[in-house]
Amino acid sequence: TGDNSALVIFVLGGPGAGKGTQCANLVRDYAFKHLSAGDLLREEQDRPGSEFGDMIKSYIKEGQIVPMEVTIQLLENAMNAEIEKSGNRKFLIDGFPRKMDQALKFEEVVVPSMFTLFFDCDEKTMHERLLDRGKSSGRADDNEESIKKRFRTFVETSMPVVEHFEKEGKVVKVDANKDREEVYEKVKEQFTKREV
Ligand code: UP5
Ligand code: MG
Repeated sequence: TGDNSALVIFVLGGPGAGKGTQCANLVRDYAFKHLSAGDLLREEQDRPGSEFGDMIKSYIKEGQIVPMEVTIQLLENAMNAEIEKSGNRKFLIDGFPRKMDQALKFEEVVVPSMFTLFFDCDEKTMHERLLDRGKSSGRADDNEESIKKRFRTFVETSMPVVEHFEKEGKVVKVDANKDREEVYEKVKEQFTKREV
């Protein structure tokens, strides 16, 4: 990209916190392109001829973070495609960065984020949501064993990223335990306050 005029908001939160759900609301009401790193990785995994397919599959099942080169490349490609297609340069980057190296690299080579929207959610709530979604999602990681691993990775590897941005005063925290509408009301309040 190398394009500093892009506006990026990172959307973070534990597995099942509601990142995807709230991003869909934001896309409806604001002119953002929603890019979920997890969705991009799953697409790449299923793309015929991908050299990364098997690797991505095993990382996701184990709740591990795919090496950042792959994810950053997928995000950059998707951002460039959107800019070329529509000229839109406003992005919600969902589920990324979830490891410090990714955070530093992305902000260095792509663009610094405006802020991070962080969905703060109790593990018990997230656990229930994921098991419930697992009944129909078809996601290889919506099962008891993978969920446990995803939670551990979130606490050990991804929370430090949130804390890093918090030190920079760039985190907007929203309580994600409430119902969908209530959570979204809080999100909108924050966006208004920050003049997004
Ligand atoms: N739901 C949502 N909000 C609700 C509410 N307020 N009340 C009641 N129910 C609510 O929501 C989850 C479920 O809860 C849904 O059924 C929803 O209807 C309901 P969703 O919006 O999907 O939550 P989200 O936070 O998006 O959960 P998701 O499972 O997508 O989060 P993860 O962060 O675990 O998944 P992601 O796709 O981002 O990553 C998957 C894997 O990819 C990672 O574990 C990792 O292995 C890999 N990955 C990388 O390696 N690198 C990356 O940079 C990104 C991902
Ligand atoms: Mg998601």
